[in-house]
Amino acid sequence: SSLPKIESPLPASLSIPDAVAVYHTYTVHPSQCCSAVVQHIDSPLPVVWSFVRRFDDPTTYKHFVRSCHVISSCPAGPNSVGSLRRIEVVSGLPAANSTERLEILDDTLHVISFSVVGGDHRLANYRSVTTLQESEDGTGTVVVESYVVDVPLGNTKEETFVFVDTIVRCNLQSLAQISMNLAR
Ligand code: A9S
Repeated sequence: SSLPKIESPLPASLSIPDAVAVYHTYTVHPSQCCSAVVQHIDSPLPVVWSFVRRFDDPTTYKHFVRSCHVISSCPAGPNSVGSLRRIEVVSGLPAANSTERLEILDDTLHVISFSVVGGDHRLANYRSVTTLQESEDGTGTVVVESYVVDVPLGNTKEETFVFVDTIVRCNLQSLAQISMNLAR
């Protein structure tokens, strides 16, 4: 059918409070795809959050981002909702730059979300939500990053999942790496 669907891409095995799960719920059009990546990090939540919340500096753990400049900052500062950043991408990807808007930054629930609003790349209407929770045993952090994006013209849904999941998984693995280095 051509109607949008409401999707929650979280794995069934993941136990996550409803208050957080609602953020990972999307209206997904037939020409879009939606997925989620989960990463366990052996480091306290405040350490992981200190990197994730930095909308103004994603280069600490996103190694596909060569540089980042906040191009429009809200009166409340660069890490407040509505701010825009422009990232330049490393070579080797089918992309040159991206313009992104901070949509959610909740320092209590540990939720951050941005949307792609422009740029020279193939991921139109990309939007992601990243949430952090303390792991059940209380020693680490569970990071969940979900996204929705238009399937690029000439690509299949499968190809889009593989491309985006790979980037997100790389980002979360390097987030785990720097968080553990700092906690040690
Ligand atoms: O930055 C993120 O959190 C996640 C993704 C999937 C970013 C993708 C990207 O910035 C590139 C890495 C440049 C790849 C965009 C918007 C388009 C790409 O093609």
